Order: sequence, then structure tokens, then C-alpha cells
Amino acid sequence: MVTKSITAENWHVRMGAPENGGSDGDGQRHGDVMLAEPKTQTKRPAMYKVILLNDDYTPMDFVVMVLEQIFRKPHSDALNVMLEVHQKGAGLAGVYTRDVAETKVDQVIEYARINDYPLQCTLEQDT
Ligand code: TYC
Repeated sequence: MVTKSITAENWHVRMGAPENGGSDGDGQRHGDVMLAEPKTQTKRPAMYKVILLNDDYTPMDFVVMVLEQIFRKPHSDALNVMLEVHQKGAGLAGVYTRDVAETKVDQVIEYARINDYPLQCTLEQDT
């Protein structure tokens, strides 16, 4: 088909109406907009697990608070994760993109440090 440029006169003809829908080979019509084909394939970002580690000194309540405040967990989930870490040595606090996961790790370690607790956590690439 002949693709006209968008001008004041043909704007309504070219855009939007269902009878003008469908692909023209170069791009696809989606409702009101003409989309170009992507030049590069998009990929989902790599995801990282933030793993909380057990120690003998950090109080359980403090770990629960960390899981609630930094990892936005409801109280009962925070309690379960804390107990899992306490019993098994490590546990999953959350899964995030790399930047967010690194920030969470830094926040946990800093929050523990200023309270004189040795709480540690690490990153692990997810799948
Ligand atoms: N083991 C700690 C205690 O008995 C509690 C604890 C749980 C510490 C989880 C760290 O990541 C942790 N007080």
C-alpha cells in the first residue's frame, strides 16, 4: 500500500479507524498508532536473588524488621523467612534486577552495621 506522511489532511484517514488496521509489512497498526518493527531483539533483564545469611548475634526481631522495611514483606512472610534463615543458615529475601538487588544488599549491611549487628546478605544470579 502507499503510505502517506502524516499531515493535517490525512491524519484521521491513516490513524485509528478499524478499517485501516492490520500490518502493511513495514510496521503494524495498533489502534491509534503506527509502530515501527523493533531494530533489535529485546530481552528480559537478568534477575538476582538476595540471600540473607544467619549469624548468632543479630536479634530475630531486627531481621524481621529488615525483611519488612527493606524487602516490603508482610509481617508473617518476614517471620517465616527469618525462621528459615535461622534454621537452615540462609534464605531468600527477594529477587530483583541487578541494581535493585545490589542496593538492597548495601541497605541491609549498612542498617545492620549502624546497629552493631553482623547481619550479612549476598547476591546470587537467578537461573
Ligand atoms: N540466629 C539469630 C538469633 O538466634 C537470628 C537470625 C536470623 C540472624 C536470621 C540472622 O539472617 C538472620 N538471634
